[in-house]
Amino acid sequence: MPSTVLPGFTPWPEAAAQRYRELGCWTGETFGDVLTARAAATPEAIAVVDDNHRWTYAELDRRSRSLATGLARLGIARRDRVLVQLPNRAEFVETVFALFRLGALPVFCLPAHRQAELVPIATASAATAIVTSGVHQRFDYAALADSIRVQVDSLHHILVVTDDADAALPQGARDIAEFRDEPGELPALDASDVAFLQLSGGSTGVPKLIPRTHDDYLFSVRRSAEVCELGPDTVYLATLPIAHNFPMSSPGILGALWAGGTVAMTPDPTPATAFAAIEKFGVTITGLVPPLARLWVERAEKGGTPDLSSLRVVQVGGARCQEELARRVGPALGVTLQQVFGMAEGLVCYTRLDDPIDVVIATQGRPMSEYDEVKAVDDDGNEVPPGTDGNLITQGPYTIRGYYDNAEADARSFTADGWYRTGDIVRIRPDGNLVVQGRAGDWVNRGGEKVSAEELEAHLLEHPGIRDAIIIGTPDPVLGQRISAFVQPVDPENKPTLTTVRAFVRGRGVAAWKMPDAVVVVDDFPETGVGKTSRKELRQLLAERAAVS
Ligand code: OOB
Repeated sequence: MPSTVLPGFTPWPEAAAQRYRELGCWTGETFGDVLTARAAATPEAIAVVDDNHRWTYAELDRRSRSLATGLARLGIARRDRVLVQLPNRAEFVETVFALFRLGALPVFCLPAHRQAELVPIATASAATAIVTSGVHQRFDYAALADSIRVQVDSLHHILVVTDDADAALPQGARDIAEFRDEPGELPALDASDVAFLQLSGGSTGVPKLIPRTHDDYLFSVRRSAEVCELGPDTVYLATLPIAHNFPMSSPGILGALWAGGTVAMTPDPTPATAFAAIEKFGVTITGLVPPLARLWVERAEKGGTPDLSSLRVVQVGGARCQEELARRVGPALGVTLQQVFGMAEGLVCYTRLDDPIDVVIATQGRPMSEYDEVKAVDDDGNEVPPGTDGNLITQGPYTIRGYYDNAEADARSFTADGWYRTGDIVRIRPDGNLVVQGRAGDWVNRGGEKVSAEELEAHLLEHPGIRDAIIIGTPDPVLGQRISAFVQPVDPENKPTLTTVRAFVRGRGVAAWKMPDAVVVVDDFPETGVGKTSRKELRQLLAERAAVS
């Protein structure tokens, strides 16, 4: 079995790895092994459904082997990185398991990503291929992939998942259907190997890619499935983009498959689409970000919805769920609410399904595993007294010890002894449940979508009419935070407007969710009174002002 470590990957120290094996957290199974086992146990059970597909476990197993064989013929090999930019559809699962079986690493991109995100991701991962869709929701993803290929030397292959076999594809792009070969021999893999790369939020430099191993991720999937009480009767609805860690594994599609249940998918999460899917597929559990939960609750409170009675659990996570909203979820949708506080780097906290209502309403839950270690510390790294606010740091059997090939980010984000600095300010209650108070870092959490202030400022500074720009998150009743851009114009007679700024940022090929919600033109930025004012201090000062005004 191959045992060398992927270059750029920081493994757990040997003593910790040994402990996690002895404790039974890491079992040595790979994702391919899990699918093989499920297909053997319940070949006829439905693994994946969407509007156009209904695949049993046997079929998903066969399809992933077949595609893996075809991709190997194309030259995709163990440890190659492959960007996957697909909407929620059955082929996502087929593709990802095919790559898992090859030992190739999917790099999970979001459908909303555009050139400004994909070029740095493809470059940093040295991806050799991209799997994408044709035209989806009126956007031509194959053309986007082609524009990335010409900018990234390593990127050779564009594979397109399309319903239209006659669709015109960019030159050099291939219909993925050409690679569904007769299943052949597949490589032996090591569960301690990296299985895929997840993305952390934006940054102006090298993107932060998160290496997750079969061992560590499967542990989090298994524990999540247990905590969320999944079983063969589970029907998990993926409405959030499945490339994201929350619908992927908390417990998400992988949790549902681990439990032998069914994954159902919708291309969009609106109540109109999702409620119909809940009735049609008999959905039992789903996960939402707070603004979506609000939309669903408001729609359900009006009455006259499709039959939602199969739904038992609605999870809300990704951003802070306000207590007022948390109270309404259960009654409106006839479900148990579960709050989920997690991060692609590892740690995931859940309220438990039998927790008292005050815990479910007022906290973001506690770590899923007793082997997770969490501490709230002050700025010097000393633990704060229980019940007071501190910076959350964590380590454990599924929290990474370093980003992929990014020593600079590692130096900032990990302590010398391997704790991950989450950047979140939390209060750890005496009962062990966490209350997330906000972020220490310079991030806007726009209803679960994370936007790096630094990244967006760098785009704005390229605007010919903007002299300087500061991005902050200002309170928003629906999104939690909205993106406010404070800008100094070059010419006070010719001020940038929200419309022109948005058009400019969009023109730079930036994902739509990062567009500013407000532009405030100012002559000067405030002074902190200590001479030179850092951007960090400015953001803080502006945020404090926004909070009181
Ligand atoms: C999830 O993962 P990411 O990597 O997109 O974002 C992580 C960050 C956390 O550090 C925190 O700042 C924020 O998102 N966050 C929450 C939250 N859940 C995540 N802030 C307040 N309340 C919550 N419930 O967002 C993610 C990954 C796995 C499961 C769930 C969410």
